[in-house]
Amino acid sequence: MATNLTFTMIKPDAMADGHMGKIIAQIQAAGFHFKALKMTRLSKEQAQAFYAVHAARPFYGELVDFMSSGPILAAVLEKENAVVEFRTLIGATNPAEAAEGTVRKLYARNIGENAIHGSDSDENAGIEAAFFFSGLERA
Ligand code: FUP
Repeated sequence: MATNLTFTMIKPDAMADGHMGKIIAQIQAAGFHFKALKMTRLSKEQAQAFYAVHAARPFYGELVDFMSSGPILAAVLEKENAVVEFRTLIGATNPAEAAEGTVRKLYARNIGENAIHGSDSDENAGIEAAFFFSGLERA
């Protein structure tokens, strides 16, 4: 059954390119409510742990280097059917294939530096939210 929560990060490329405010506004305009919000920076070890599921993939090293290269904005978002709705809002992994008007189409540099993360399942949304936020911070 779908829950009403998802997890997102605005990635180092979009932060460095000055897109944070516009992306927050787009998320809010789409009807998502911010339950928790934190600007932070991942160490290499933390980026490795967050993306452990991709450890065997050829792009893992580059992904870890990129995700630990600068600040990110992490957030827990609430909306009905949040995981599916948010992945629609951000668009395909590769911005070249992302629909017009999606966050990745508008702001991503390329498939590796693709502006924003969105959880791909309710289970992972819970795991990822807990990676960044305590229970108190998500109340
Ligand atoms: P998504 O769920 O759309 O974020 O995409 P994935 O979980 O498949 O990939 C996670 C991250 O790995 C992407 F955001 C960027 C990186 N990646 C690449 O660098 N190259 C690829 O071919 C696929 C993913």
